[in-house]
Amino acid sequence: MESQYHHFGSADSTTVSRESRNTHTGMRRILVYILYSVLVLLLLILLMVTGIKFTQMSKEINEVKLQIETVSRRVSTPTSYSGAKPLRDVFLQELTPVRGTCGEGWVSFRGSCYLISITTATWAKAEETCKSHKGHLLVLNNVEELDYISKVADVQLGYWIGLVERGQEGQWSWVDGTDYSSTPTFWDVGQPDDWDFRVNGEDCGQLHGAQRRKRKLWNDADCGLSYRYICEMKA
Ligand SMILES: [Ca+2]
Ligand SMILES: [Ca+2]
Ligand SMILES: [Ca+2]
Repeated sequence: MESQYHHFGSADSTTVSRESRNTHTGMRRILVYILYSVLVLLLLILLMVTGIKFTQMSKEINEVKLQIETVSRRVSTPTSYSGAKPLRDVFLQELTPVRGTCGEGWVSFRGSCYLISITTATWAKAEETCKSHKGHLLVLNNVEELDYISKVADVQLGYWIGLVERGQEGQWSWVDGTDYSSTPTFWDVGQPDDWDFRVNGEDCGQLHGAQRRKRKLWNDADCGLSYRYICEMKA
């Protein structure tokens, strides 16, 4: 009998311990589920916060871009520019260029030949192309030359010229070695502004495009951008 009691007693305790083990495992599983859920929830919150922050940041970036554009537009508009004395617009007649003694595709003016490109290139590529034709990018020696180019080039387009800032900021030079201080300058109002200085800056000279035919004024632009260009060589 004693052994029977003992037997029953032992069976009971086994069941109890199995049950308690089951309960324990169940609890652990629930805990793991809860932990997983919390983790997933945290991840979702993190994603949402990142998304919101990203949207806010790109909105702010766009706003800053817009402000910079507005300021730069204001600076390049002669009427609202309060710095340097605004240059008067000089309106010109269109001129049909003549080839003269210049090569195919080139036009002649006062002892020089000019190639007005119809394709675009970066400033360095444009200069390389001009050099391959035994010339160089346009060097504007006087206002007559600038007016001639303004009369024969496309009114609305910008063109690279042989003006470059090679050393320090503000030290402009002509590609053929002509002394920059010996030639008249025709910077557009507010230029050179080295706009977007945080990225590449603007270290190459170009002629600005306009809505109406007038004397083309100068602008400094990012040398890595592609524009049409004008080559010059001795006739
Ligand atoms: Ca020249
Ligand atoms: Ca510059
Ligand atoms: Ca500029």
